[in-house]
Amino acid sequence: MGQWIDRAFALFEEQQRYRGIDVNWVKQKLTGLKIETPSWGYGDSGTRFKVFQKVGVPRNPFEKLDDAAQVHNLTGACPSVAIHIPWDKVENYSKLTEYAQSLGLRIGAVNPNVFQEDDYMLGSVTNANPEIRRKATQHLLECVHIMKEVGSDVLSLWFADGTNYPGQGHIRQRKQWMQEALAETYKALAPNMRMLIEYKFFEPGFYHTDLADWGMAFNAATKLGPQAEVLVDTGHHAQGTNVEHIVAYLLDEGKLGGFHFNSRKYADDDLIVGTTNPYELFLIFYQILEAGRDKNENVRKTAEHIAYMVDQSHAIESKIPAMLRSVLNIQTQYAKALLVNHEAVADAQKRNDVLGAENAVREAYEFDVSPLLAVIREEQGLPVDPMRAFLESGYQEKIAARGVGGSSW
Ligand code: AOS
Ligand code: ZN
Ligand code: ZN
Ligand code: ZN
Repeated sequence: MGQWIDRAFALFEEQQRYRGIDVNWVKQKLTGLKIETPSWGYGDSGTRFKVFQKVGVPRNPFEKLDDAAQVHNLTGACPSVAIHIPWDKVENYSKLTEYAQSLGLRIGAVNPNVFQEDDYMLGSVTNANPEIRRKATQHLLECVHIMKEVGSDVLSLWFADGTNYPGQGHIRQRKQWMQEALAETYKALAPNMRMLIEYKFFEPGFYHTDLADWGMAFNAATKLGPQAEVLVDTGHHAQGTNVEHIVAYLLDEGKLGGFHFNSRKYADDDLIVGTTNPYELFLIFYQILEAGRDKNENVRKTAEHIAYMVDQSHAIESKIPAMLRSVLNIQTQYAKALLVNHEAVADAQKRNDVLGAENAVREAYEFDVSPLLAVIREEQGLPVDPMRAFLESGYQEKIAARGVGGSSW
């Protein structure tokens, strides 16, 4: 194996050098890419038709961290874990933080949950009932408090608020209530904290959603101030939406805060990243890397501090291998995007060479980056094939002792 990798990598390096790509820089960027995994991705979840119970699913937040540590140990790329409150509510958050540290992990984004209690059926921060609005805002504030306890600097907000029928809610009034709740929460943030605002165009609301698209999230974030930014969940757009365009636009405005990566074919499918349309993911990374070269420092900084997170749920697949597959697929597309020769693209653009420009981008996508990935894994002392290493590790058999019945929430 070692020999095969060395020969393939030598050829790859030569090819890239010829194209004007600095492979050492590519390696550096690639090892620097960190991807946060979600605690809820390790538990049972499903569709509205059925939640299949799997053997060995974590029974508490500590066991979710155990599983997340597997993904990090095998990839070296996932040092932080997003938590969802109250799904991951514990008596003592310093115990959870210390436990994460003992596994080589840290707690990442804190995700308030204002969509699962009966009170929130007709909205949380946009509910017509002021008591429910207050309760929801209090929960957001409680989550800012939890951030301080777990050492998190990202508050990740997604609201299920919306309506099913015309006239059911006062759309403009709800918009104002949303902004009020966000503003109150924003004020509670410490200077090092960011608030990421996620949007989604439908579901569970089927008529209107209070934060339906990137423009609404952007407007809300802009009114709040520099610590508020937009979170792009790749599954939260209408069919055919040009997601990389949204990414480029938000980067240019200094308002792209983070991602929830997942794959979708039809709606918010929450499937393994890169299984449908991996080219889209490549093009997203292309936009980010391009912004990383901008002459405007603010744009460069925005591209640097993006929070890359996975948001997926596993109805039929094994959770840890599914998470691994997502991380590996993200690395693959990022690696390909690192091979874009931006000068060649810019040159073709200047000449109005449509096909030349398209070619300069696509060409990078068509390289086989597996020798590159194998080499950086070897250099970090990681398994060259993390998926296989996991399946052979015996961990899955070991956690079978947990039995069934663990769930995301
Ligand atoms: C929901 O569709 C969103 O993607 C949220 O990020 C949500 O909080 C997460 O999927 C957990 O349910
Ligand atoms: Zn149906
Ligand atoms: Zn999401
Ligand atoms: Zn979603």
